[in-house]
Amino acid sequence: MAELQRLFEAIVNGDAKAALALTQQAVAENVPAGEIISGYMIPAMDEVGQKFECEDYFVPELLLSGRAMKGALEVLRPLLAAAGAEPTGRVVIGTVKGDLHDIGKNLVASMLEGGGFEVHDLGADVSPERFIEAAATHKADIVALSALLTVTMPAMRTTVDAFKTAGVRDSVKIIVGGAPVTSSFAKEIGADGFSDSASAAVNLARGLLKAG
Ligand code: B1M
Repeated sequence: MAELQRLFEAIVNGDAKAALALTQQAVAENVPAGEIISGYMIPAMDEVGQKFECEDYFVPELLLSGRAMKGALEVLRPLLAAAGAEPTGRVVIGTVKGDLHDIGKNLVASMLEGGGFEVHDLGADVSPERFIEAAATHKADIVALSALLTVTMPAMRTTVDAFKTAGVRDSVKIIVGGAPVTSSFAKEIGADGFSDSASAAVNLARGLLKAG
């Protein structure tokens, strides 16, 4: 039986080697990827966040846990992407300017791939200009913006506004998400949709494409 509680602990302790091995073991034992992610990995990162808030952990610990989570997620990525059907649309995704958090964004990208979307991931700290350029190059239907910091949420508004200024706002749907982002914030900045999780992002993207 996979020792998933140990996976939780390995991520909290920033032990990348153990996190990788325990994830591989869980996959070999056919534990569903979704259960590993939402039952153990995300709660582990929440625990890390709480330790950071209590000043029990500092940035180096966040980095180590982040690396452990990313390495373990790489094992699950092909499983998430394999679930897909026919390509349903093209998505350009990235974390907004000034924000280096990319774990949640990577998860959203993998789930969208798994949901049959062609995904172009621009990485983290992405300027509005790069989003606009990539949306044109890849003929994107949807642009997905991620932000994890309250101080980088305004960069979402700047990005939406930049699409308007460039005269291309109507050619794409813009969706936003990330821990501090809310549905009312999404409405306020003129985004087309908001989701609070990777799986909800897939349904949101599908719904927007259907609505046309
Ligand atoms: Co940072 N950090 N961090 N950090 N970090 C948080 C976000 C924080 C909440 C920790 C805390 O205080 N409790 C806090 C932000 C407070 C705030 O502004 N509200 C914080 C801070 C303060 C900072 C620094 C400022 C610390 C410092 O330097 N003093 C600094 C900022 C650097 C920068 O970005 N410029 C910083 C740095 C870092 C690291 C680089 C060390 C590392 C990131 C490593 C990496 O991503 N490669 C890191 C980490 C690991 C975290 C925590 C612990 C974990 C984040 C994570 O990966 N969560 C985090 C605390 C926490 O979140 N509990 C914290 C797991 C991930 C799966 O969830 O990203 O929420 P999440 O994604 C979810 C949903 O939000 C949603 O789907 C995902 C899956 O369900 N979603 C979307 C995300 N994007 C979406 C886009 C969509 C839809 C849904 O598009 C439509």
